[in-house]
Amino acid sequence: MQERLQELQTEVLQKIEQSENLKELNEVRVAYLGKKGPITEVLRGMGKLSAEERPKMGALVNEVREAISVKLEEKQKELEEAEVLEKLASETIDVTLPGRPVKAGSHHPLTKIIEEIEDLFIGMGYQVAEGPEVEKDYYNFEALNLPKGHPARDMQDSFYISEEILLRTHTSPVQARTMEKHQGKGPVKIICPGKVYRRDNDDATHSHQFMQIEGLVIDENIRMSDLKGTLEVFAKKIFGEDREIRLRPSFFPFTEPSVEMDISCKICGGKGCSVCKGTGWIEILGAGMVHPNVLEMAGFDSKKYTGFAFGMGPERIAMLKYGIDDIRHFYTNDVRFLTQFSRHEE
Ligand code: FA5
Repeated sequence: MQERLQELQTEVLQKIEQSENLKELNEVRVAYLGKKGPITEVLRGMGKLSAEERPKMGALVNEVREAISVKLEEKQKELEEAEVLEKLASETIDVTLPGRPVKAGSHHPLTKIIEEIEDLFIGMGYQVAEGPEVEKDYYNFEALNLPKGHPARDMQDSFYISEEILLRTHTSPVQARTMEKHQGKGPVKIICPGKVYRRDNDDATHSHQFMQIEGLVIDENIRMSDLKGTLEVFAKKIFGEDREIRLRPSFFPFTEPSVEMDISCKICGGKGCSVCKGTGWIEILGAGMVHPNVLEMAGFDSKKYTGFAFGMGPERIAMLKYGIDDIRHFYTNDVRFLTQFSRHEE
């Protein structure tokens, strides 16, 4: 029995030493120290021994078990450390690998043109004002010399929410609101960019929802020549010195006299195409001298104060500047179109 025990000890210690990983080591533990293992079997056989031999044998069995446990523990530590080292080695980060490129978004062409126009007017001393898109009929029409039932309301087909509330058809109500806030005291010098809505059929140059930028200047001695000079500076800065502009007499109920400004078509060079509807010109803004009724309604003394106002469509301006042939490109968000205006080109 003693021999068998010593044989077993040598065998187990060897197996422990040969274990290559924690799983194998555990298998050795279960196989030799478990209930069905050979050491337990030896213990069971002790009943057959004499009373003298039994304690000696018991001590020997304990010695063998102790030696095996110590070896098992040592080996377990060794294997655990090896596993940690292996894991660390396999998880090493190669900091020299090139990074994956991050896809950068681009500025929407409309945002670009609006910011460019804003910067230009801010440079000329204007402030940027904003107003609600869901507007009162009063500010959208009445305060602008367009009382209920006025035939000129038909110029702007509107989306009404109730009798008194509509989606604003132009940015001019921001003029009316700003003038009211000034309580009859000039000067006023603002531009108002924002979304507007009309029941227009969508085509190459019309959209039912589009942007406008309104401009308003009120002070003493503001004249038509100030308006003309301002629009000329604007056109040359945005489109370049070589583009032609023309002012045509027009009608807006809130300005008198009124004009419309056209710019030569970049797509066809003035020969006529589908974008300019064969005329060689594209209308980009309406303007005029603020009607005395509008000044008075907002609390300004029209004998002391005069002013000019203009309202332009930035989509049409971006179309002309970048040679875009359909206004719908701005709203369909095709990335092939949008990425052409990416930051790298700025
Ligand atoms: C107006 O909306 C006036 N409030 C502008 C104004 C302001 C005149 C201050 C005088 C003083 P009009 O309806 O023409 O005017 O529109 C102004 C500009 O908006 C047009 O020149 C055009 O560039 C743009 N626009 C008009 N309708 C559409 C549309 N359906 N889609 C895209 N752009 C449009």
